[in-house]
Amino acid sequence: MAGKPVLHYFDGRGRMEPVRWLLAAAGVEFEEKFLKTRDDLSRLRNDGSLMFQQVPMVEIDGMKLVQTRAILNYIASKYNLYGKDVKERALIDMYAEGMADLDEIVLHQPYVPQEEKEANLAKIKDKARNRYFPAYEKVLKSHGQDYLIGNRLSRADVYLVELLYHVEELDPTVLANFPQLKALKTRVSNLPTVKKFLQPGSQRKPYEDEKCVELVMKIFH
Ligand SMILES: N[C@@H](CCC(=O)N[C@@H](CS)C(=O)NCC(=O)O)C(=O)O
Repeated sequence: MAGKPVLHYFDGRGRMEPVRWLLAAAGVEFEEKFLKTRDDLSRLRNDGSLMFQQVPMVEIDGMKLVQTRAILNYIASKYNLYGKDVKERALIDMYAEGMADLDEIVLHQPYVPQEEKEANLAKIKDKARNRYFPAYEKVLKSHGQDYLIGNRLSRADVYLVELLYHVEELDPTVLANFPQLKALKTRVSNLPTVKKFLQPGSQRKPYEDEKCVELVMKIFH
């Protein structure tokens, strides 16, 4: 039997958190090797483990995968979270790319300089409330089924629910006018695998605090 996937990243959300969520939702156990210093990153770079000298990197099925979306696509394909045909897959990709665009501003919030935090937060609120969340609400409302792609969980649902939690931490009332998104969040959160991941003590990471930001600066800058 193949060993558990090994995730190489720092001990924080960043770009690895969607990978943790997806593996957890698929019920896959994984190990984590945390980068703690610049030397840890240099070691991975020097031994040729990082194709573009960057993390996230995931060791899985004899491969050292980098590029977050490629990692997510592989996990989704392997664990049947990528639709049943090419059309469903195209929709999943389209939905997930929108999520990745929103996530790009969300995941940077702890790292933007103090004087830019307010503006970045305003941008997150605006994009979540007026662009991305209404679009996913409309999809769910249009077919009235349980998940973005009909009645089958996909990587898009898992990513969206992760984002709903993350944006709610920054903007607690953001879901007030999105009943479909609230229902999706409840539904996905109640899946046994996700429920377990949402419990304290799981490998889910908290919102990055100052200590984590300092660590990231030390490793990457
Ligand atoms: N497109 C890449 C971007 C990866 C990325 O920017 N990784 C950062 C850490 S979150 C990094 O390794 N930075 C160091 C560098 O770019 O040299 C992905 O999605 O995986």
